[in-house]
Order: sequence, then structure tokens, then C-alpha cells
Amino acid sequence: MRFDVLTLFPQVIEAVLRESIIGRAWENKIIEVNIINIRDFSKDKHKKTDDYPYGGGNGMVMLAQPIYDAYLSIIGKLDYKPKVIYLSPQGRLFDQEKAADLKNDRHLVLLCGHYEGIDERVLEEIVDEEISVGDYVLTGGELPAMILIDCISRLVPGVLSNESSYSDESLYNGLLEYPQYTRPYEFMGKKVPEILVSGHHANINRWRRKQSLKRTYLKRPDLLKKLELKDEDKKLLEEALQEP
Ligand code: 4HQ
Repeated sequence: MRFDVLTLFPQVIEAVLRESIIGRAWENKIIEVNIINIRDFSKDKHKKTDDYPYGGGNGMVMLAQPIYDAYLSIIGKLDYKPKVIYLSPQGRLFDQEKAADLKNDRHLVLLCGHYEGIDERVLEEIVDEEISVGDYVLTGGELPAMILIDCISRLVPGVLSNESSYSDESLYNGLLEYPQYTRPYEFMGKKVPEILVSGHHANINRWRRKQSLKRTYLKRPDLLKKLELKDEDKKLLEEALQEP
């Protein structure tokens, strides 16, 4: 999986993605990340990357030319066209399903805007898809781009240490995660649920499934409505809701 990020803040992207699990995957070449500084493609003697909006109004608009040339510097070396994504509140909302879908693209170019936005003409020219990470306004597309990279990368085989670690977790199966416990056995007078120390794995799995169903029903009923529950799950959920 390869990501190219077009940004005015390359150090921000670099600093965040070099850390932790994604940083290790990058280091180990399980994923490839190229961070392209749009400013490097400015033809202006002051390295200007934005200008006042035609028609007036607040803020600045990013220039088309440096973005277009940065894009050409990527595709010039390729014999295929990577998917170009513009992070914007106008895009379709990003979710786990979209992440799984984008993983199949193998090469994504993520365009991060700042200020009031980007000259529409370069967007029309290079952008394949607009994606939003939520219905709120940010100062730039860098955080959204990193959300996509983080979320898609962890689906790439070898990025998470344990292959199965994403397959049984929250939202992958459309449900919320069951509660987790670690040592000590007792904290603030509260003991770990007895079943988890029983060593009976079939019962533990049943209990976890039940907790996932219950939590999803209580906290995110909207997620549950998207699923077609099997009879077994319906029974578990009914049981769960009768328990204190
Ligand atoms: N912005 N999801 C405005 C976002 C955003 C979002 C990024 C702010 C683009 C120009 N991007 N710039 N929400 O709020 O993706």
C-alpha cells in the first residue's frame, strides 16, 4: 500500500506517522508513505502557495499551479493513475467500510487543503474522490489524511502484529467492542467478571459476543439497524437486556 500526501505541512504528517504502529510499518516497508511539500513546486520567488480569492471575501485560496506540478511529479514516474482523494467536508463520510474499499486501490494520493480551500480548477483536473472525516470544520486536511492512512494501513497484512487482531474487533463486524480487563484482578473493589478467569473459551466468546450486542444496542442503535442479526444473536441480546 502506497500513500502520497500533498501538503503545506510535511513535518506534521512526518512527525505523527513516524510514531507507533504505522511508523514501524513504514520503517519495515509494509506501507510506503511519500510526503510532498506543495511549497517545493511554487514558481514564485517568495515560494508563495496561495493568493486572494477572485470576487473578494475572507481568507486565501491555494494556487492551482504548485498543486498541479506536485501531482505531475508523482504520476510522471508511474504507468498507471493512482486514485486522488481530496479531504473536504463536502466529501462522502469516511467509515470502516470505505477504509476496506480504499485498501484495494494500493496507491492513494491524498490532497490536503488549507485556508479557505483550493482553486476549483485544479480540483476538477486531478481529484477522483472527495472524502470527509466528519461533519465539523478543521483548519486543514492533514489530520483527515492521517486518519485515512492510519485506518487503511492497519488493514494491510503485517501492519498489526497479530493477523487476527482486527477481524474480531469493534466495527469490523459492525458491532462495538466488548469490555476488556487486565491486572489487577481487583480494582477499587471491583473484580474482573468471573467468566473471564474460568478458562472456558466457548463461554468467554459467548459472553463477549453478548456484551458487544448489548453495548451496540444501548450506545449505538444506529449501527445495529444496519445489521441483520442471526437468531442466535437475537437470543443473546434479549438475554443481555434482561440481566441487571
Ligand atoms: N477541512 N473532513 C477545510 C475539513 C475536513 C473534514 C479540510 C477543512 C479542508 C480546506 N476535511 N479544508 N471535516 O474540515 O475532511
